[in-house]
Amino acid sequence: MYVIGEKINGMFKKVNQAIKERNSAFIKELALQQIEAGSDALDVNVGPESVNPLQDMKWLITTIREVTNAPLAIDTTKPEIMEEGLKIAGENSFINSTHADNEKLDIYVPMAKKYNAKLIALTISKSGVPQDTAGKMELVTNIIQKCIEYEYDISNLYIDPVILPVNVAQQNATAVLEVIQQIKLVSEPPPKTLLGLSNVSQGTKYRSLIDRTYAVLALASGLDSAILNPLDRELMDAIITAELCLGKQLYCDSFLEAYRKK
Ligand code: THG
Repeated sequence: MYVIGEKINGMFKKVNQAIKERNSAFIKELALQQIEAGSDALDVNVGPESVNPLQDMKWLITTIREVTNAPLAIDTTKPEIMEEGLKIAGENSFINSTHADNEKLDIYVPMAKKYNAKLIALTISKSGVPQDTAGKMELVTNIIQKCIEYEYDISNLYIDPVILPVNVAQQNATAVLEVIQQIKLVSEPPPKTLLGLSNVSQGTKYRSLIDRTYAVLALASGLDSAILNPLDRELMDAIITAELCLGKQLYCDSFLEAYRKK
């Protein structure tokens, strides 16, 4: 699975503080720790409390780029911040994210093409988050149609069927698994799938247990990628072990050690 580390997010108090104080050592360390733990890419989000989100985003990306060239998922709802971020982060970045409405897709699909970026598209529209499989698939179809219209390579499209906390939206969690399975049948090549995994356990008592159990279910359903906490060792071990059992990693007795040394 393609792992995007979630930790550089102003939603976390310590990160929010580091952004305010321009504590670059803290951010660099957090970037390197996540890569070391097995992240392929890093999510970058200034958080809800940022007073100057454009400056904060530029500072975060510049700071991270001093220690790693790993792809970045630029996590903002503002198109101007997205574009400035893409300019600094370079090619192979992820646009995180667009909604499924035409007004948003008409901004972000051409932007993804222009900057050679991957595009994460949420199954959210102006009417909200459809909780059932059919409602989510309807939005998936619209997203794909827009990509075809702009001749954007569907294999660079990541559909996020929006996982919500399982304690408030239990049926959504099963619908998301169904969407992950069905997406592979909608086009050739099919889009990839992605989840913000930690959402599933927000506000619950056994976060790590719920995260790793859901990760395994989603992998078995065909999930390609997730934004998650790579510093949760049990989660990362569950993912590797699930991949092994699904035939996506080669077995050896010391598979955990071998994977960690990669
Ligand atoms: N899809 C996409 N992008 C996303 C999400 C998604 N980006 C943001 C988010 N969801 C994924 N990242 C996180 C990061 C942190 C948490 C959850 C998801 C989290 N934070 C603690 C909490 O809310 O309890 C913060 C508190 C703290 O520890 O300080 O759980 O779904 N495309």
